[in-house]
Amino acid sequence: MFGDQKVSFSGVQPSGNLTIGNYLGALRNFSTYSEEYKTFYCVVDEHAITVRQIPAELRRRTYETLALYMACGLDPEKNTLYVQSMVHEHAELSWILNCFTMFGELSRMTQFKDKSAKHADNINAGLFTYPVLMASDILLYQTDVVPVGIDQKQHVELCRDIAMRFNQVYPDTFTIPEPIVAKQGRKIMSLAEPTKKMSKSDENPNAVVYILDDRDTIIRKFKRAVTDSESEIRYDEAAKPGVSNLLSIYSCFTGKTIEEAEKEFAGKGYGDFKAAVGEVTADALAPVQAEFARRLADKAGLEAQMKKGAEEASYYARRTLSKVQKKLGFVQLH
Ligand code: ATP
Ligand code: LTN
Repeated sequence: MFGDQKVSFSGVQPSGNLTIGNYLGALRNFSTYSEEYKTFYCVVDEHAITVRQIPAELRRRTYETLALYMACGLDPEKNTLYVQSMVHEHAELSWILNCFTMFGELSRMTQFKDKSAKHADNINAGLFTYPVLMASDILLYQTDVVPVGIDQKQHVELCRDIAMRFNQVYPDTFTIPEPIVAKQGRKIMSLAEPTKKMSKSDENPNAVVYILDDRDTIIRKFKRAVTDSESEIRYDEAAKPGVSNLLSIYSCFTGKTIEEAEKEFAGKGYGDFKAAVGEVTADALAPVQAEFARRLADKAGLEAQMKKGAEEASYYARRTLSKVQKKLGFVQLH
């Protein structure tokens, strides 16, 4: 809470082309809070460097991610949209919170275990302390709700533990945030291996539908999606992960329930079903893509937004950081 207004905060890394997983699990839910909450949505470039990035690509994707935020319906007049590295309080609070986070807690994080297995040649300390930077992002804004996909729930829970630990020593410092995980779309699976999360860093481009894929590519990818050797279109995550994932995607993009979708496709073949999922996905993404192209073409507009967003965010971030520094006993000069 800031004053009497509730706060929503979330972030997306500019570490690759964003997928329909990012869209359904996170981005499209951000605007739910725009009207009633104070909302901060951040392009978390400092998180992205925990794995090696090519500088020119990181820069380009930072612009693109901001343009996508706007294309997904986040009006910059109603939401604070900004880039993490432009607000230095994130990194500063992160150091402080490192001193309130246990080695054992960080060792248990699933994403650390996965990413260190994947990048065995670069298990750097940043990859390990990444959830502390994420906790700083959230706590700086006295956040009440954090809309994320299910894979990030564990990090938000750790953030709560860090905040409660800090508050126990220094009462009334941080608001304790709540992760908000959408019912549908919380975990969109790979089209090639439907027991694995769809991930923007997947090496197989056919496993992933990107938000910016053109219509033909989207339809082709869905046609190739792995299903099973039966022919029944029925939701059963354990026995039929591929079909269940496609039903979820269909339901997310049409607003129909899973049961309604199952009824609609009763007696139909997988071919028709996959084509229909491709069509509704392409239809839903078309306006996002058009608005994205318009926003991205206006580089000066995006830079003006980066500046305005960073100024807005800094005001709140400074307030929390000063409060924390004062409580810790750091000397304050006036
Ligand atoms: P990477 O592949 O680099 O690990 P990512 O695709 O997981 O990246 P992030 O930037 O880490 O993307 O995630 C941004 C947001 O999107 C987070 O809230 C995350 O939970 C959500 N998200 C990512 N992938 C999915 C998915 N497959 N289904 C639902 N939500 C997802
Ligand atoms: N760790 C998240 C991205 C992220 C984030 C945040 C999400 C960084 N800071 C704060 C919510 C709130 C990820 O990898 N998806």
